[in-house]
Amino acid sequence: MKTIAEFSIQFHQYLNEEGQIVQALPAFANDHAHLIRLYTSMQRTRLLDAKAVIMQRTGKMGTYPSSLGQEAVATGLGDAMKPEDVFCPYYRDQGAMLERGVTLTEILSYWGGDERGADFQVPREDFPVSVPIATQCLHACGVAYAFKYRKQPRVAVTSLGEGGTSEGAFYEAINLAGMWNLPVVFVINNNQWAISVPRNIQTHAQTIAQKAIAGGIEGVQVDGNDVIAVREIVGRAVEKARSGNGPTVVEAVTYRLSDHTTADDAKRYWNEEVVKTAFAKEPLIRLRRYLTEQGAWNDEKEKQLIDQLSQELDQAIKDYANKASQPAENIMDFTFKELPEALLHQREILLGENHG
Ligand SMILES: Cc1ncc(C[n+]2csc(CCOP(=O)(O)OP(=O)(O)O)c2C)c(N)n1
Repeated sequence: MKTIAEFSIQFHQYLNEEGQIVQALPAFANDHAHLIRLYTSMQRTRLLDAKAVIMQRTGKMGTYPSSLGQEAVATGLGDAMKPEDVFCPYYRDQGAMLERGVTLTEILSYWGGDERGADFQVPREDFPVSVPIATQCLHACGVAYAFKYRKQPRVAVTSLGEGGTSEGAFYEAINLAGMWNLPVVFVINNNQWAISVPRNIQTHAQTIAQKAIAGGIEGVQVDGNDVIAVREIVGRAVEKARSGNGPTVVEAVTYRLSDHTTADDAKRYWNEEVVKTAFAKEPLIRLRRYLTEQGAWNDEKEKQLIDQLSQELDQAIKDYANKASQPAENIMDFTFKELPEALLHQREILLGENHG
């Protein structure tokens, strides 16, 4: 007997939960202004999430998926992409979408039930949010295939939860990506939960990253609460893909510190002690600690930032509230080129009711 193949999964962390550097920082992270931008983006996402949940509770918003505790994943991946790349997001990616240029008002509109919020002005070629889990992985492969076919140095990035990696669409996507050496990066937000299903009964795999091996592609794990690690490792994967060296699966290990969505009550199934421990490891505290120790941050700057972001958010909420409502028939008009008979009839009833 002989060993014919061996695989290993690397774990990357730069900033530990105490805000201490555990290995030499990548070049971008020596620039405090860049780190402050990342911190600002994570705070913006956190404030948006908190406000959106309150709005849902008071009837001003539809079902909303908070990304509390996972801000470093979306912010880091959004920052690692170039404007000309294409992002195929899932429903917990508001931080990455904001980084890409989608506005707060557009995000609020989408979750408020207005499809026009998915037709964001910037970036025009990014995909709308995918609610069916893992389907976006195949869309990203299609986009990446188009880039390869047109010989464009562009990269498709998609993201999904660890639960989504149990879906067939994920395995089909990594198989295609490997087989065709596509310029695509899969970022897994491993927040330990798929609604009420914990990671340990979701899969027997030791890591999620190792699922990449089955597709013949690289899999790597990062501390998903360390925005420096996410930015650096997703950035490396994106540039590797851009230079023709193929796809990567990046597993970002984090923790979901909120309900799955506003339609869930996590207190029914999670363990308070575990959540308390996870709170101490969340991504904003450690970056703030690091920046403070570096003399680049203080309470006054924190207060100014929160004030500025709150004003920005209040304005976005006003714009969202004042937006003229969309025509009722919008719910019928964008799925079929020609409506089937039965739906045509329903559309008439809808219009009749609406105008009557
Ligand atoms: C194809 C499909 N099946 C089932 C669902 C219902 N559903 C919504 S979220 C979810 C769990 C997803 O968990 P995970 O992929 O870990 O992502 P997270 O929500 O934790 O970020 C399920 C099963 C869905 N949206 N799409």
